[in-house]
Amino acid sequence: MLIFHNPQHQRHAGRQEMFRGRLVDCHEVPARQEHVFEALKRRGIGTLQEPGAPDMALLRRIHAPHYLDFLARAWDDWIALDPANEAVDVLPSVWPGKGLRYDVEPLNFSAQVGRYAFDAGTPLTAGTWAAALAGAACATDAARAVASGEARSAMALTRPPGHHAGADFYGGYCFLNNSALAAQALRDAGAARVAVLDVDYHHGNGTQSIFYERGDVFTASLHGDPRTEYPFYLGYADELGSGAGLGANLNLPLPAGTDFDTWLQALDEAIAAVRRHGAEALVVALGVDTFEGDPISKFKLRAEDYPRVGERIAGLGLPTIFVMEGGYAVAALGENVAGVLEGYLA
Ligand code: SP5
Ligand code: ZN
Repeated sequence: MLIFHNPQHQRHAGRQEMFRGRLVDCHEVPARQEHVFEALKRRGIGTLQEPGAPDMALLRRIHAPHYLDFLARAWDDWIALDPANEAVDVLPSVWPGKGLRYDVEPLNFSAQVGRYAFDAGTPLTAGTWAAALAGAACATDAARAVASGEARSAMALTRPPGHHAGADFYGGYCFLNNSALAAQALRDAGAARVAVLDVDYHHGNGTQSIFYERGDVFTASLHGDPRTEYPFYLGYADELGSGAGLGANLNLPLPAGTDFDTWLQALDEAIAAVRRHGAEALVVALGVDTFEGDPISKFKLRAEDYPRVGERIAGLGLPTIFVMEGGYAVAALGENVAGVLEGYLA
């Protein structure tokens, strides 16, 4: 397995996120990737390598060019407003919500931020663009290594994560949708049908929305029930896709407190649906915030369960790209991610 790790990830280091009216320390921290990197190295899992340059043409096929332009210039615009802004990160405080216009780009910077950000929990920092771009390159290179036959499986070990980011929006700690980029790269390399299987605790709303009207990319997500869990406003079972994509989206919401036995039944259901769709290659949006010790999530998976997750995924027998998504029990991340990969490779 080739592991493309993001050498720029530390440049994205949010300081605080908004939670219940207060700014609190970020959960999505650089130590996350470091712990996974060290665990893979220590256990000798895969071959660690750095990605090449990002493919801007591929990025523009998944994300709107005006959104990419905004991300590229946002920090400079923020500092231009006031050099003292160096000391704080960009968070939105106003949105084009109910009854307001989303189609016009305002000139006011804060108004622009609210047009692209859907929550106040996702700080944009000095190095966010650089880190996100290098992460996109990890996902792209992982997909292409597998598509070319260089490797049967690969991983994008990266942060910030991606599955909450849509064509023209960010949130949920995500800016560029790495899993979607990997899926598109697999399609472009010749796979007629591909699937994204999202096992992160949170619904992959960005990935779902990117592919919602397409039949060539099947999206399946098992996640905390959006009636009580983030991202709240998408991820229900009645979202089936539309147009050419009707039947190519599967949501399996599960209640807070779900244990491994119940979760595994949902995973098997999603895997059966991927098989029925006829996918020739698979992207796994690998969040391990399903762990019982996760500080922001409510499933009950234990460390010894993760190898069995990898085994089940391997049972599909597909060329597979793992893309790192969430997981915030920082000290346990290495063991849990390594467990999935060891189970997959066994
Ligand atoms: C990629 C990913 O896993 N994104 C998750 C984004 C979740 N953002 C909302 C976090 C709310 C934090 N709640 C803290 C509860 C502490 N008891
Ligand atoms: Zn998550």
